[in-house]
This record gives sequence, C-alpha cells and structure tokens, in this order.
Amino acid sequence: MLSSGGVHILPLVRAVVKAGTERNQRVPIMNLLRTSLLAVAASAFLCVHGARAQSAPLIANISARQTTNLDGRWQAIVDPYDVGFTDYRAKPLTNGFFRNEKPHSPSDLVEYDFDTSGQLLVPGDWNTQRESLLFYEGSVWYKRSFHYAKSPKTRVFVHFGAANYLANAYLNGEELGQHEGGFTPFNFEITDRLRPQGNFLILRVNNRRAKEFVPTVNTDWWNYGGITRPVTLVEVPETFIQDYFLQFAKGSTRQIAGWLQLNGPQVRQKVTIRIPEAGISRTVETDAKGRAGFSFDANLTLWSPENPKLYGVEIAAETDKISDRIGFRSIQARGTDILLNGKPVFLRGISIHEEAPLRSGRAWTEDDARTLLGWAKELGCNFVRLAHYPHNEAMLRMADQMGLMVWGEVPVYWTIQWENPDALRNARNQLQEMISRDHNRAALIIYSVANETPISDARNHFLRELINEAHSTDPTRLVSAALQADGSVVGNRTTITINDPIAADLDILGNNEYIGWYVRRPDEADGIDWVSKYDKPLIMSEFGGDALFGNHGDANTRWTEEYQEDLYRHQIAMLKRIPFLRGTTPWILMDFRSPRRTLPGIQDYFNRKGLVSQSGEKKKAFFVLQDFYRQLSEAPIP
Ligand code: GCB
Repeated sequence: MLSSGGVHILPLVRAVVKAGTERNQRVPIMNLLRTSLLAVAASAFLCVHGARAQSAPLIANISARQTTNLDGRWQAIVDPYDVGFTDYRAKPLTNGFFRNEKPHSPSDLVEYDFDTSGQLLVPGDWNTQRESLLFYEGSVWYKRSFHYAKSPKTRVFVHFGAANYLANAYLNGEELGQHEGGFTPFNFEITDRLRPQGNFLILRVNNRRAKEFVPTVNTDWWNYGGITRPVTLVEVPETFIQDYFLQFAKGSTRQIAGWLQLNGPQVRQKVTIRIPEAGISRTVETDAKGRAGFSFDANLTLWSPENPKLYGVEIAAETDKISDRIGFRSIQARGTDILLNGKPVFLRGISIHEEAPLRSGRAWTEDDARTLLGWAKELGCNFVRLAHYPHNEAMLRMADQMGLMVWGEVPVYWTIQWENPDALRNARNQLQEMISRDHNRAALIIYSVANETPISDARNHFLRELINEAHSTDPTRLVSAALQADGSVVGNRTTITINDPIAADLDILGNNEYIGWYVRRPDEADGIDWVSKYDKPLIMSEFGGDALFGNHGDANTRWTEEYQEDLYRHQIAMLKRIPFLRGTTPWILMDFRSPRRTLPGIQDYFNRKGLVSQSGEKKKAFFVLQDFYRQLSEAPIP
C-alpha cells in the first residue's frame, strides 16, 4: 500500500502477471520456417512449398453462397513433437504428413497413417473429444477426402470458421497457406488445385501457447485446440462480390452509406443494391479496383432490442449476386450517454465465454447460441459482452435476430508483448478479420481492443494503433476496452478514479473490478465512490465472484450461492451510485473451464463465477441481477 500525505493509495485490482520484460528468445515456428527458407533458398523445399502463402481476402457471408460442407469425422493424427512438420534438426519437412504418403512396397518406411489413426469431429475442440487430449497443447493433423465437380467459369475456396491457434493448410499434398489466431475465419483459393475425384485436404492445427502470440501464455480460459468452427467449400463466379458494408452513416438514421468490393478479372461493373421491402434500389459502378462506395437516403424501421427488424438486402453485380438480412440502427456516445437510434440507452448486459452450454467444450452451433443468448434474454439483457475473443458467427446472427446488442472483443488479454511488431500485426489482423466478418450485423455496436492490460507507454501505443484501426475500418461503431482503476482512501470512504490514459482515445470506457472477491469484502462496496477524469460513458465490464451451484451456506462463506448473491446485492447498490454508468456486463453468464482453477470439489478446473452452472442450473445471484435489470428496463438510467 502506498501512502502520500495521509491519503492511502490502495490497489483495488489484483496484481496481474507482469508482461515479460525480456524478449522471448525462442523463435516462433513461422519465423523458423522463414529463416530456414532463406537458408535453403535454392533447395527443394522452396520448389515444393513456394513462398509462405497467407490466406486469401475473406469472403463475406458464405452462408448465402453455393457451398459444400466438410464437417463431420476427419482422420486425425496427434503429433506432440511435430514429427510430421519438422525433422530431427528442426528443419521443415518437404515430405511431412501433408503428403499423406503410403508405403509402395513392403520395405518402404512411412511412419504415419491417417487411415488408421482415429478420427475427430469437425467442428469441435479436441480436448473434450478424448480424455487423453483434455490438457493437450501441440499439433494435430486433420485429413478429409472429398470429390468435387466444379462448374465451368467458377472459383472455389476452402473456408475455415476458425482453428486454434496456428493452422497450416494443404490440398492434395501442396501447401495452401497458413493462418495465425484461434477465433477468426480464413479462406484459401483452391480453384486450380481441385481434382474432380480424390482430393485430400489436410490441416495441421497447433495450439501451443507462446509469449509472442495473441493471446499469450496466460489466460483464464481453456486453450481448446482444433478446427473449432465449420469447414466449407465455397463456389463463386470468376468475378464475385467479395465483401460489402451496408449500415447507416455514422450518427444517421436516414442515410445508408457503405461500399462493396468485387474480386476477379472483370473489376468494372454496374452493381445494384436493393432493399425490396423498403422499395430501395440503387445502382453504382465499381472502379478499377473493383470497389464502389455509396450513400443514399432510406426510410427504414430501426433495429433495436425491442424490435430487432432485419431487412432482406440483395446486391446484384453483372457476374454475381448475393443476399443478406441486415438491420439498421445508429449508435453514438455523447457526453456520458450512449445513444441508440438517438435515444439514451442503458446496456443491461452479461459477459459470455464461447463455452458450450450443457455439454462443455467450445460452442459453435446455432443451438448453443440460442441457449446462451436465451439465458441472457431471460436475465433481462439487451446487451452481451462476447469475451475475450471473437465468438462464432452464429452468435452474432442470433443476437441480430433476438435483439441483443453486442460487444465484440479481440484477445489482447493481460500480458501481450507490447514492443513486438509481430504481436501488433497479429492483433491488428485478428481485429480486421473480426470486423470483416461481422460489420453488417446491427447487433454489434462496440469493438473492444483489450482486456486488463497494464499501463505503459508501449501498451498505450499498441492499443492506440488498434483503436485507430477499428475507427478507420469501421467509423460507425464505438470502440472500448476493459480497463482497471485504482482507488484512494480518505477516512472511511474510498474513491476509485477512472484515469487510464488510453481512456482518452476510447468512445466508451470499460472497467473490470472484483470488489468483494479478489479485493475486500462484498459489503465494503458500500463505502466506494467512483469518479472519472473523462466525460464518457462507463460500462462496468466485469464484477462477480465464484459460487458452486447447490453449495449453500451463509453470506460470509466463499464458494456458496449465498456469498455470490450477497456480492451482487452490494455491487448493484454501488453501481446505482455511479452517475456516468451506462452499462454492466457482470462476469459471467455460465461457469467455464479454466486451467487456473484447481480447487478440488469446488472448481475442478472451472471458473465458477457463472450465474448459471455448466449444466444450466441457475444460481441465486441470477435472480438478483434479473431483478436489477427489471428495474432498469422500467427506469433506464440509474
Ligand atoms: C478477469 C478477467 C477474466 C477472468 C476473471 C476472473 O479480470 O478479465 O478473464 O476470468 O477476471 O474470474 O478472475
């Protein structure tokens, strides 16, 4: 505790693990590959692999495309030492497992066999599919065979919803490319590599943690590995509508503004945007880069949680057309207010991990989304914080339909290597991939660029880059981050001041606090006042405490439902006294797996701060929050 002139500065946040001060000496696998590539520039490796291919620009809205689903059982080889990837001198293999070799004669040495190695379900984390893989961190090779009769004058892409964390993709023994980041989609063009019969697609997925990654080695969630979201073949015309952005112009509820992007040889085309139900039809022309911007008036029913109206939108180019269901609303911050469609709104939220309800493991299905968001609705929410990384697309689509506003987040969590340009590039890329997938979802109102990151110049610079990136890529949404604040004690009261310098760059402030759990007792929240250096709205982006469902005792006994219930009561009383509070997303909707939570009989590797257990049982605190949200929906701003 620091003391200055009778005023004690009391840390009110837990000490978070300090970011590594030394640069990590280990060379990441991808760098290793690059280094080796230079060293063996003339070698066969280059001939086989070519340059290290990255994924192609993302294709928007693949659910509206002609697709072939590749989900199901894939052959899988668990490869903890990466023997299918590098040789015993740690050099990249030219004949790795991606070749899918078979012995041609009885004397041939081939030390792997996809066909007899067992199977894993795709999508799905591997951890919850085999007991032996629960804690596994390493590589798994996935293989799936398919036939494909391509129509003439079309292009085909293979699209992965997500694979955690590094993915190397190969088709018919040749490399397609690689992707880094466990929660965003990527696709590769395979038009020229497809055969009508007997294709084999191989993905090496590696979920080892590393300091230079985003997130880094330390997280409070399970490091689920695998191909965790659907795999899809997408067939499009030679020149196709790759992406489009159709939302109200910033602050407007009358003017649609946006752009569209063609991809292919015929870049200059006339493209018509239609919203038939509203009698709208506008034709634009793309430029030499296949891009067209547009802006036009529209008199539309506004999307809101009370009326989540979605319009059928059709975009027709000369060579391609696509349709979507899009909602239109405006979102702004003015002073300490958040304005939805020009009117002040309080964000009655809850934080959610992408953890499957009722069965555990990574969530990805529409049913998972319906269950999780259904509980949020039952709580009285109009808002959800999808922590701590981009969730699957079904969540966003379901939120659009159910009328829940969304905070989307990238895994810039705790201890990123702030001075490492590769980490910044990677974080920026994950942010871009999230925006690109979700930018037409009305539900999505906030991009969050960080969670509980320790203040330093390097961190401030890193986050500013992300904030600018989000603002310039999508000026229509608000940018936030979950910060932490310290308090000072005078007499018997404590004042906590939101004064993180990065708050100056944000549209909405997020703050995590664990008064009553990691710091102080629950009733001490009664003696705490909040002030802010900034004239901006605050979302209390986390608070809470653990309770094991069915564990009862008095309100002083940790891990009981009564303790958690009492904590929520004192929190709510404190929150009601924060004049600039405009939202709350308590931690968290449902218990979730975390390797940090080892207490036997209570945690058993689950974080128990859920208001609902992983089997769907509601704890007492659920009803306390429900009651608060009922009051708030009647008298919105406390
Ligand atoms: C936090 C983190 C969250 C943790 C939570 C906890 O501050 O943002 O990821 O799970 O605390 O339960 O400690």
